[in-house]
Amino acid sequence: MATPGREAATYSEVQSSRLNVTLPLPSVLKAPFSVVDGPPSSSAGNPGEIEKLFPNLFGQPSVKLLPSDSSGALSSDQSLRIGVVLSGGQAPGGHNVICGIFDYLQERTKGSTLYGFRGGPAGIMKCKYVQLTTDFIYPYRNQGGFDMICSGRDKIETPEQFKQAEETAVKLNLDGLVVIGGDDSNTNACLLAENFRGKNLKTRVIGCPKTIDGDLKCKEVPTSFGFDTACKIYAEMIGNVMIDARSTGKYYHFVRLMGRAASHITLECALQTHPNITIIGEEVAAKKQTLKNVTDYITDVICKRAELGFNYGVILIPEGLIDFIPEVQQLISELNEILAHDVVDKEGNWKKKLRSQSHQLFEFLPQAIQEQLLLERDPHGNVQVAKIETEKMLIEMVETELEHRRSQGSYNKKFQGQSHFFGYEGRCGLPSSFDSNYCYALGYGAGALLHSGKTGLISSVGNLGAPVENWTVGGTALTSLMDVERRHGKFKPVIKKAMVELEGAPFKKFESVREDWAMKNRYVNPGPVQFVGKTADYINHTLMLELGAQA
Ligand code: FBP
Repeated sequence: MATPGREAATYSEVQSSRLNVTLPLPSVLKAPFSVVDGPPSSSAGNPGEIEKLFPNLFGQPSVKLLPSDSSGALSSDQSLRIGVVLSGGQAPGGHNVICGIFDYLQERTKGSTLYGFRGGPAGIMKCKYVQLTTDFIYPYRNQGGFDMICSGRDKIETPEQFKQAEETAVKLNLDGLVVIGGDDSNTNACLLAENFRGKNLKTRVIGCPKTIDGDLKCKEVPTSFGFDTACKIYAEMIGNVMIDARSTGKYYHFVRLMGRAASHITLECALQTHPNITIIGEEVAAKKQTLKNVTDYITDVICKRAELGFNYGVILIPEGLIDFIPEVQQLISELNEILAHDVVDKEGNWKKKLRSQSHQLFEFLPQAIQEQLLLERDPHGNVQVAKIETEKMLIEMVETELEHRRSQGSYNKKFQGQSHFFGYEGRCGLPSSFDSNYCYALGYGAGALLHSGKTGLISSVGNLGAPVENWTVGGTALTSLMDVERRHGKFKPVIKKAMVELEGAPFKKFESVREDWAMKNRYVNPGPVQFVGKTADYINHTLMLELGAQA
């Protein structure tokens, strides 16, 4: 069913005020530019296998846009037919990427057409699209959500699906396609680019880095869009529960934060708000901690705080935590096998297939968590961690441990846990100034890359710590971000997720202050995202610390 379009007439004052904001562009995009090739590229790992998987694209250079006199600039006479698709989870700023592409085409390639594929990659396969016009996109400028064309998690992977994509490209006579997505979607974008080139189709494919999770990044792509806004929204909410904790003096707020795998969101929110406890999945994995270790750590802090007279606090937990705990990882991989091949009967006969340690762990988990672990996997085969209530599980486990300590006389206070999950609330908020500008530049840059005939690149905007004027614009060879994983006996290309680096500047900063935050209440309430004034220009700590460390 098509989503009815938006009516700007019903917008709040803040929404309306964002509609007509003229976004700044990097100076290189405001004047004639040329697209300059860098040196030949390789891959993030296993170059031999990547070359076999991408014979037409492997080794191609990344490119930079550089100012040029008008003689070297791209011709504005060429009209283009471009498609765009939003893929995967929502992230604030997606609409601005589309606006950036649209404005590029309007300003630099007169007479061009932009098609929006509806509902994600399935829209490409089924050729479901809408022609994007000035009036159509206007109400979505600087607004959150993906509802302009909506998104989906389908993958284009089988030969039939590639065929369908080809048919759409031919039917619409597409010169180019922009895939706005995360690691899986950009891998898919590269496969499409390779396939189109292999079939001698004229359709080029450019990716754009999207995901609130912040785990699609590398040197040339310093961050994925949406991370900045989502973290700011969560940080406001965390700041509020901190004040609640301090005011009531009786609750421990266990806050689970979105981020399927990496703990970037949790770490960033901690840096913005200074909670008493923050669990970082990557650290848990590196130290090979068990669920019991994590529970004991939380319980120890609660007991020490009780001695100081604090029977309240705030604890941040990454959504992907359980996936980082080796014993749970093992259980999940055994469950994946069972779910793929067996019927999960009520009698529990399937449990006999679990190894004894996994069986014990499964039985030890609260029933709600057992059920959540058995839920259907997403189309990429991942456990749907957003549906696993780790915060509730930890509250139960901490309660049990405190009960044990009470029985031994080492703890005598009441403990009341309050559970929260901050996830979907952050994915469709009004994009921060940073995300608005960044997305617009990514889209405008993607338009430029297609105009210059490039394919198999991801739009890359850099120097993000500087004013927008000085941002750099280019395209990074998608194959240069790839490695292979062996799945079902075959090599599959993957863009490896960028996890929290325990030697990286953001984690080091957190590590240096976490003990202080645990015992002293250094809470910070950042308040709502601002669009005017000095704080509107603040960029998240993660990006600033990473850029600072690189400088
Ligand atoms: P993307 O990686 O596709 O951007 O999605 C990220 C995310 O928001 C995760 O943080 C979360 O685990 C997941 O999507 C939720 O998925 P769904 O929207 O299918 O419930």
